[in-house]
Amino acid sequence: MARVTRRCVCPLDCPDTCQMLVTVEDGRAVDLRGAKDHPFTRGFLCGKMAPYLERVYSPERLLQPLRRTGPKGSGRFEPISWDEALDQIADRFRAIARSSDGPEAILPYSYYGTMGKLQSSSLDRRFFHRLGASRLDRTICASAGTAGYEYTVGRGRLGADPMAVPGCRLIINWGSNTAQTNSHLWSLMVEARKRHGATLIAIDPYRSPTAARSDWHIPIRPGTDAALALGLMHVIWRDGLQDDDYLSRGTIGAEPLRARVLAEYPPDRVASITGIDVNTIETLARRYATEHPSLIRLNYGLQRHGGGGMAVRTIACLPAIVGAWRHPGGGALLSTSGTYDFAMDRLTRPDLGPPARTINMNQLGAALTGQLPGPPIRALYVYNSNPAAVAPDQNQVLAGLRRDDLFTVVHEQFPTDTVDYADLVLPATTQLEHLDVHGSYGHHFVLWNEPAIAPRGQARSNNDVFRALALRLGFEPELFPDDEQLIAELLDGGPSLRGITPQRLRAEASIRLSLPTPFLPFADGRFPTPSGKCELYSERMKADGFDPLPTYIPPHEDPLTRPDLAARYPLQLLSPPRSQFLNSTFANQQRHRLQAGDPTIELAVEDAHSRGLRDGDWAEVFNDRGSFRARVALTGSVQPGVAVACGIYWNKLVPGRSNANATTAQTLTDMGGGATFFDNLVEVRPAPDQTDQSPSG
Ligand SMILES: Nc1nc2c(c(=O)[nH]1)N[C@H]1C(S)=C(S)[C@@H](COP(=O)(O)OP(=O)(O)OC[C@H]3O[C@@H](n4cnc5c(=O)[nH]c(N)nc54)[C@H](O)[C@@H]3O)O[C@H]1N2
Ligand SMILES: Nc1nc2c(c(=O)[nH]1)N[C@H]1C(S)=C(S)[C@@H](COP(=O)(O)OP(=O)(O)OC[C@H]3O[C@@H](n4cnc5c(=O)[nH]c(N)nc54)[C@H](O)[C@@H]3O)O[C@H]1N2
Ligand SMILES: [Mo]
Repeated sequence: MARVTRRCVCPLDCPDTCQMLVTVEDGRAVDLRGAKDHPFTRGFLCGKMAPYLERVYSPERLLQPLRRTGPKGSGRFEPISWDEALDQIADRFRAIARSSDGPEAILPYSYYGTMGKLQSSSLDRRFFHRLGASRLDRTICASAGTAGYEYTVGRGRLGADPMAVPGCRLIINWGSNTAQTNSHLWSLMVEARKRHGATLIAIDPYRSPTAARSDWHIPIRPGTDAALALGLMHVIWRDGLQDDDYLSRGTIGAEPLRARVLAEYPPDRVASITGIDVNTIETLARRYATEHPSLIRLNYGLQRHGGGGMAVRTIACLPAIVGAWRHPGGGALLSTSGTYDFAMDRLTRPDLGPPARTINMNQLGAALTGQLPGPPIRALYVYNSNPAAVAPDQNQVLAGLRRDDLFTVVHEQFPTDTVDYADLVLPATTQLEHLDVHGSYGHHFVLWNEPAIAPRGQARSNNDVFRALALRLGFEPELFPDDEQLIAELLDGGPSLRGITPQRLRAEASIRLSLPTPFLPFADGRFPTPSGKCELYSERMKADGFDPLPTYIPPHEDPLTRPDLAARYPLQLLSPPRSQFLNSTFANQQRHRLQAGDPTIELAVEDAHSRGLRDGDWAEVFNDRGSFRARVALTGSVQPGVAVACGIYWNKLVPGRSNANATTAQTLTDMGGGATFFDNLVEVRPAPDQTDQSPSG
């Protein structure tokens, strides 16, 4: 029997980017586990990925191309050959490109079903750029925080070294459910607590699993984090706890910021905005300023509000004010992706093709229903994403997908909600079936994903399909080389990739970037900003129309500033991920579904009882945009006025056939064009029929 072990990489959109060992017997993968010798993976995989072989070999996999036979949304299809499918796509794209609407009437839509550089952002970009299709601004996740962070500390999303976290003494998970969404970093935080009693603090409106396991949970009113950060600064400066030496060497704008926070953000005002008592604000400020090394793990929860960019920008000032960047593991950590000097422009070729309009992916609903300027969208090509479930303002997205005159192609592994609206469905490979190279947004290693098994059925990788389409459209073959060539181009980048060749990476499977150990990006007070310092005051922000100093911007749907709206929809709804799913991935797999259970809506007891709802009842959650159903869960996890519905369920697999995104808005964040998933006022009432909630799909 032929038995081999392959080193693969977890493809999920998650900061941990684990290395996996896959045992293959006679061409079939029989075992998959986390690599013990990988410094970040350390031999364990999360509960989502450990059973990945069930996904790879699932009987529900899409294994052949399909053509729609029923109405859009019905999910009725019949098999068709790859040649027929590719010919039809090429013919449609060619016809649209030559029509008066032109190629901008074609829209690619993708996110990170796989984080692999090749299968997420290489030939797809070249293909659509060369075609002249509308460009997609991929803003659904991280763009608000990235923009805010970069204004403050400079380009490149540099931050504290995750591997140095066990040395920290004070760790703040700020809008971050680290225990579940970044579990390998969480274990390093727990190690800091074991080693020398580090204090773990969670700032989160929700008693998330991370908050529950922290030493100190500070429940904050959603969308008010910038006000808290400004209040901390007030106390720090008022009491002389700032690091004057670091401030003078490493920052600009300390004086005007100090004046602002002392005048405008006294703790009692901050308490009334954030719902956090004065004593807590005072204690947190004192401890943060005096206990080092301190880390702020800044994550996504606080970015998904109207003022999300400014909130991240404001919090990112704190480490410079107390000199936290001096210490190994200290400072802030938003993402490590900026440490990778991959040659992304060479890989994606933004220079190809004619200039084209850009469509913000958070406005897919508006784009598909003709509400954006420019030609109508006549063809949509979806891959690495499930917008029917994950995109905001679902009812408008579905209205667009239902259009009979829209030609929709979906390349997928499974029959998702989005697949149901496709004219043509193409079967996609899983991570065990294609080659790729990965960076990470939570550590500093480059990883090689060696294919472990042959593609199942007729599945093809994203790049294979774009090569085939490019050939049919007569594009220059040299722009669409094989994957090995693309890896060579990707790795031929900047200084952090020095010495990391394709040959070496293939042989070693994981290599740490060429960086000092530990990596202290700003210990010397030099930052990659225009001024070379941490910009507490930012001329660039002023030029871009923002307040140049940190400030507090209330949520769009804020009960305090929008009493009119709150009279009808009084609850701030958060819809963060559920630990068993990765966004909507795994939401169809039996094991994951059983563990996740029914959709839930977590409420404060008084909010439930005043609406006639008891624990376990089915409720309808609604606003003007739409509604979904969920079981009431009274677990003491939220304050009055806040509701939490963890997702992301597939619509067709839940009662009422819609999820939390039926209520979320297409409104954008203050900067970066980000999504405002958590800036969402709703009301809750008993579901009309308590007995029949079985999903019809
Ligand atoms: N198990 C699992 N892991 C995942 C994912 C998954 O779906 N499942 N998704 C992956 C992806 S794509 C991403 S982007 C990351 C997301 O990783 P995280 O940023 O950890 O994700 P969230 O759970 O969305 O948000 C974190 C916390 O922010 C809180 N929050 C909401 N609003 C506010 C606010 O206004 N202020 C503060 N302080 N907190 C707030 C939420 O209650 C939540 O507990 O996780 C990745 N990892
Ligand atoms: N309400 C609410 N909505 C949210 C969020 C939230 O917290 N609350 N989170 C948001 C965030 S942070 C994100 S990142 C987005 C994520 O949104 P998406 O990127 O759409 O993520 P998934 O739902 O995981 O869907 C990825 C799909 O890609 C497919 N796939 C995997 N590998 C491949 C491949 O190699 N080729 C092809 N063609 N397909 C592949 C998978 O089968 C899966 O169906 O959702 C956002 N939506
Ligand atoms: Mo994300």
